[in-house]
Amino acid sequence: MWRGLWTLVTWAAHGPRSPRSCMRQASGAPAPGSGATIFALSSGQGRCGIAVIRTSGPASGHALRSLTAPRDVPPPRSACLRLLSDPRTGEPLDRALVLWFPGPQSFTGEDCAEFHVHGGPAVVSGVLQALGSVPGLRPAEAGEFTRRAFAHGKLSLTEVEGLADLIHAETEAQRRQALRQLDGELGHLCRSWAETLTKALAHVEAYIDFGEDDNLEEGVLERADSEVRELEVALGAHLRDARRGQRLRSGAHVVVAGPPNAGKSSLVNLLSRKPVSIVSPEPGTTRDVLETPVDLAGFPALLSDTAGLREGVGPVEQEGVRRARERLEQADLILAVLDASDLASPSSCNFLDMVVTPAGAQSPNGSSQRLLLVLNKSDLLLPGGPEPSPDVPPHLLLSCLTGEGLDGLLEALRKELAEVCGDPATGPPLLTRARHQHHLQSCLDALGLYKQAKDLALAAEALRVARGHLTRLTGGGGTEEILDLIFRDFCVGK
Ligand SMILES: Nc1nc2c(ncn2[C@@H]2O[C@H](COP(=O)(O)OP(=O)(O)OP(=O)(O)O)[C@@H](O)[C@H]2O)c(=O)[nH]1
Ligand SMILES: [Mg+2]
Repeated sequence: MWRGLWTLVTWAAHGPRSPRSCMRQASGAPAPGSGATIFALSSGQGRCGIAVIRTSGPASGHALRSLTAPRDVPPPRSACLRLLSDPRTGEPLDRALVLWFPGPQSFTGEDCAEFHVHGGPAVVSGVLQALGSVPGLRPAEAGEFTRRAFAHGKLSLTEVEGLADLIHAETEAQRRQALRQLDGELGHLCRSWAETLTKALAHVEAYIDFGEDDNLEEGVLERADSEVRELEVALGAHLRDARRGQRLRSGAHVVVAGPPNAGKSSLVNLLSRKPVSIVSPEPGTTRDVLETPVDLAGFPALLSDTAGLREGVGPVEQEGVRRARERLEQADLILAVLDASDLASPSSCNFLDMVVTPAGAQSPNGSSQRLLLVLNKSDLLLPGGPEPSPDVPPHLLLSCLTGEGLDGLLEALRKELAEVCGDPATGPPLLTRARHQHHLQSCLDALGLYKQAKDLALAAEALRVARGHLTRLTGGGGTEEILDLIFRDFCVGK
């Protein structure tokens, strides 16, 4: 139905009009096509209490006057109740709140109007069609409001990305991170780095121009070198963290693994609060990798259930075991599950030796794989009985059956995921996109060329290239294709 409505609106905006359609056209209305004014439904689609329709562009004031009675524009940024009617027929459409945001003090920097109408489909379609009939107005394309805000310097590119992430945020941590980026934290950091480079460049250029001159203070080049060195350290630290920000955007890979029948699928179902996997007392129930996106203690995660790890079974289960091992290698965090009442069994011992112990050990490159060991079925242990096994590495006790120990597990997951994804509540601004990583890496590469440069002109050029990458990160000089890619994330009306 909405597709049909859109066609109607587009027709109303561009199609032929009857002589009556211009009846209420006030003088001074901008000619269609010259600096188009866009309009769209900005709230979610479907039946709702209130729907927000907005316009942006030079004809916004004219659109307001054409649809409302009384026909004056309300005071800036004040909500006023108005009767809305179709400018072509005078037919009443709704009684609604309208707002007027004259540019440049508006979201897009242009004149904007908002109509807060009752959210029934007939009201929304009536107002959209009425707006489409106002000369100079056309339906907005996806992300066009935000693109105009960017074009008028209201938002930097990193802020635009923050806004897109905020609209798509599904977990608390994603929302925090997106808000910080929308507030411009990453942009500020990049601008301060770019300023450092501008200073270093000024020093190098001063030396090129006045190197022989006695008036130039001592140590100018050394100062530029030390500024570049400090910047290299800062960029390096951020790049090492880059994977975290991307995990926060797209979800950390959390793999549930363990011997057969330990309760892995029961845990996946408990954490995702839905029956993702089949649970049965028969060992070897899960054979494929089953993935489900979940909100784990406020962090986004892709939770994978896997086949129980054991040898000497049929070819289908063997393939499941091979896939489980493959997943374990790619995991950002392993949730290792053992049956607390069955720790002495060969499959439990084997899993401890093959998966749990190696994950704790440091690999040659200094990194270790994150792992949380969960001893499930704690309800089967005798109350007040001995510790399940004092030799087992640090672990959490849980019963998927009773839910006991779940709060402790969620708290441990929150801490682990804050390390894996970065904690947007406390940490430095995160690099959430491959684009950010690319520009920082290119900046760092250019600083490497600065250090190797055989003459000062080449050194200065390397600094200019490095600074260019930081400027492009926040949006100066972005190519059209990159902008298209970023704005494609938005819906119509934003
Ligand atoms: N008593 C008790 N039984 C549990 C608990 N968690 C799971 N079970 C039972 O243990 C059996 C195996 O559970 P699953 O979740 O299918 O175990 P799994 O590790 O996925 O098993 P496979 O897919 O075969 O490797 C089922 O009968 C569950 O009901 C628990 O906390 N306490
Ligand atoms: Mg299973």
